[in-house]
Amino acid sequence: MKWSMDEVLKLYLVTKEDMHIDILLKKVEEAVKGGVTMVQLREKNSSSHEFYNKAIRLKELLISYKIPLIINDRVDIALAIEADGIHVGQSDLPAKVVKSMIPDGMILGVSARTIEEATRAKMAGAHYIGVGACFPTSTKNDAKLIHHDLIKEINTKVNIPSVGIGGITMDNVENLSHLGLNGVAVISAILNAENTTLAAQSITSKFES
Ligand code: TZP
Ligand code: MG
Repeated sequence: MKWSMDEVLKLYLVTKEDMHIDILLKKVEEAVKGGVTMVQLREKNSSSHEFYNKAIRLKELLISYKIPLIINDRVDIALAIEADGIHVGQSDLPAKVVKSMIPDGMILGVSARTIEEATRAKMAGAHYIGVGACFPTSTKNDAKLIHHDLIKEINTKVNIPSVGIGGITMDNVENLSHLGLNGVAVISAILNAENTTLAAQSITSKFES
């Protein structure tokens, strides 16, 4: 594997649905300058054509910064653009099936919120899990909170790299520093920030402190 999970999971930027591509590219570039280590393109309402075009543009940008691009949900798009990775949730294609469809070097991420789901993801050959929601969030309306003790238990019992996600901001990220997570995944605290670069910098420095 070309990527070190320890490195790329530190600050994982997930994109906000339906952003105009020009605005998205500008914000992603600012965020990368603030220390974002991996980017996920997450589109829930786009047509395949729009999703594909956005992915191509984002890939072009991220290649120049050597930052991996992960595609949310859509294995076909991840394969079509030769993305660095694919992320699936528990209601998407099973991780085991996705694993069989993708090339060896492609990162596989899976959302997990129980020890069983995390174990199954690991058995399927996932490279990391996303665990959340860590805090209340209005970005994903069906996001359920997960107790921080359970996050810690998952990280202790299941040996797989992990990121926390959901409602993470520069003001609460410190609460996640001692749960065994490799990093944090963020949407609004970076993409809605007045200063994108500064928001990314602050989140990393507070998580690591
Ligand atoms: N999965 C669980 S919570 C969430 C996702 C995609 C939304 C995270 O967005 P934000 O704005 O960082 O709370
Ligand atoms: Mg999904």
